[in-house]
Amino acid sequence: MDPLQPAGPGPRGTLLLATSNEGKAREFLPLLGPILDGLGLGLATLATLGDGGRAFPVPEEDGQTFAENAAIKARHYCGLTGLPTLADDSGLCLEALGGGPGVLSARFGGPGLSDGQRAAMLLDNLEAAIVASGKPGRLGRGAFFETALVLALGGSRKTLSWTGRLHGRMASSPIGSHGFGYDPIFVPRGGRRTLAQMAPEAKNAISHRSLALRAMASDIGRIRAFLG
Ligand code: ITT
Repeated sequence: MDPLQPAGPGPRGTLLLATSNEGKAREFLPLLGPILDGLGLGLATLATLGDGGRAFPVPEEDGQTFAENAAIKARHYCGLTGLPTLADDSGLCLEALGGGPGVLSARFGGPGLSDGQRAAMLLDNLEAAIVASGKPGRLGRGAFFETALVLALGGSRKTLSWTGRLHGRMASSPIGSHGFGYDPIFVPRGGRRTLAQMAPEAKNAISHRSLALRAMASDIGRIRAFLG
């Protein structure tokens, strides 16, 4: 199943994966597919509904945490479509930047930048923070990726949520061509290669997104009860 193509409803309906980020959508399917099969649900994405997603107004992601923003997105698109809706809010948190850019990861550096430009600007900010600290040995390159997943259901304020975190460190320059976003500048803990140097399956074996999806998969009984 291609996550960007319509799959049709399952015997128990359709779940909407509410992301307009193709990189995320492509990572979801290998782990989300079996969960949906277990629930008897088909998959729709923002790209398969409406006019490539352009028909939908975009919510204001003004939460303070990944979980708050994922809930804003899930409730927003669930309200618009009436479908059970899964949303992902995620980002990169750098120790040297006090946890930033965090929930601002997608907007870091301002509008209109490419992923590569954003990543380069983030590395510049990191180097400046290290120099400004005057303690390069103590102010490290530690960082983590976090994903919050939220499932919302029409007619209910209640949501279900799961999180995943991948710890590592910032690379000194962008390397690699796989993945998306900040993958070329992040090296998972215990490794030497950036996420962008890893094959998609290798990233999916350890990533923050896959950890959140695994937590979701282990919660299938609660999801069934939630969906009714
Ligand atoms: P949606 O809200 O439509 O899902 P988005 O790209 O705006 O798409 P977010 O608000 O969650 O999503 O922003 C997360 C940003 O953090 C994203 O644009 C990437 O730059 C970065 N990011 C998240 N997960 C990542 C990953 O696995 N690898 C690299 N960068 C990632």
